[in-house]
Amino acid sequence: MTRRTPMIATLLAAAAASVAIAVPSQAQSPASCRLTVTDIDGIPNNEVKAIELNENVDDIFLLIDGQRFPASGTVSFSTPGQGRPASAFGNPSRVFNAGEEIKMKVVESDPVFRDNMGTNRFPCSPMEGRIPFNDAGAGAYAVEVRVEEI
Ligand SMILES: [Ca+2]
Ligand SMILES: [Ca+2]
Repeated sequence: MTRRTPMIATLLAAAAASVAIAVPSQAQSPASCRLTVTDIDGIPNNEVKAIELNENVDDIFLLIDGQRFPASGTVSFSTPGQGRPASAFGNPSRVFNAGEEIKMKVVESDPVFRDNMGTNRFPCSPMEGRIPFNDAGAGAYAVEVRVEEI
């Protein structure tokens, strides 16, 4: 018994030392991340919300690093304050490399041209929130966004 106790203590000390070495090396390697349009505020089905319309009826799609959501077509908004679920946009989700900048736009589609409701850029690091897109003179939207490390 008097011999085993020092042995266990030595093993525990060795285990603790190896953990202490492993943690800083993991922290130094930057992680990839995933951006998802998903419920942040606990209120379902309002993940894309019209704050102010661009026209009488807005036909909206999202661009995440140039990729369109929904992949085809648009989602219509006809009342200020109206919310639509992420699923209406094809549950937007994309993976980015560590250090990559994430660029996201809300676009109102017209027959002849597009109106950009706003552009936001995020670092590839954890955050979440209801992000405003209101660069345009007319029209403002908010999108619930989460960025998580993967
Ligand atoms: Ca929500
Ligand atoms: Ca328009």
